[in-house]
Amino acid sequence: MSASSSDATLIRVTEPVATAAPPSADPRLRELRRVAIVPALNEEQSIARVIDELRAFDPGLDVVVIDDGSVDRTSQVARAKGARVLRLPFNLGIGGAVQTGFRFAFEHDYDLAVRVDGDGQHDPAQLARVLEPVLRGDADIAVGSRFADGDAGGYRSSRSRRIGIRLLAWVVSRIVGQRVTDTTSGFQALNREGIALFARDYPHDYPEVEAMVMVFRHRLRLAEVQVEMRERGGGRSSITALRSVYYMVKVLLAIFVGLFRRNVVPQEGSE
Ligand SMILES: Nc1nc2c(ncn2[C@@H]2O[C@H](COP(=O)(O)OP(=O)(O)OP(=O)(O)O)[C@@H](O)[C@H]2O)c(=O)[nH]1
Ligand SMILES: [Mg+2]
Repeated sequence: MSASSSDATLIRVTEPVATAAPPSADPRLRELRRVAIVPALNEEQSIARVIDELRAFDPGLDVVVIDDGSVDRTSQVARAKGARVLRLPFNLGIGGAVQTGFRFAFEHDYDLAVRVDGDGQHDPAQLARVLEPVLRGDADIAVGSRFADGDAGGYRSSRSRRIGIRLLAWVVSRIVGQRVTDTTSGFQALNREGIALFARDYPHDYPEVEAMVMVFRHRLRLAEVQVEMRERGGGRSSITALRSVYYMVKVLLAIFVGLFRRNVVPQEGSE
């Protein structure tokens, strides 16, 4: 008798926890296999929080951290948090790391992927906003932009970087014939078409900017959504002031050279 009453107590206590619906998960997400791709290079200080926040946003989101030859404890910390860690044998650079994540997503049949930096700058709580155009079926790729609503977003950055960001946005907008404002944002959501494209081909040097042009060349639909981005949670930025001028010159060149490349993913009906 006493055993069964304590069983009942046990069931009463555990049941709500076991069956509780994740509060923030969009019902449209539940039918989809979804993964978060998190590139990380020496982000041991921020990676745990990023993973926690992704889970808080959506407990059904698989988290894949691509550790691109970190020399700190990024991998161990991410694994301890229950994330899947793909540890590359040596540093491939951000583009190679991100493409590894997309290949993983493609090969494991994910319907939906989000990309979030491992340094904590992208707030997973804002993923609902970034995901919306993709879940509505209006975009194959949605990009969280710091400047979609003008410069008022309050994102702090050096003057040279802001000028560079504007110039790139202007050039890319002209090329793609659609207004884009944040060509270097890695805060993104993609459907299966977007995952397939980036699994097949992803620019390596200046990935986000070139990828935007690539998306249009392959006739995928891109949408920008206003987001706020945070300061780095720790670690070091890969971009220094001197490098940003060099970056601008090279990235513009890369975009124009990219225009002469053939599309790697054949258009529907052309096969
Ligand atoms: N896997 C991999 N990740 C990288 C590499 N370089 C940077 N990252 C990660 O990619 C994300 C973006 O890199 P950041 O250095 O933060 O670049 P950023 O966000 O444009 O620059 P900041 O605004 O200064 O932080 C971070 O999560 C880094 O850990 C790399 O070579 N390989
Ligand atoms: Mg960053």
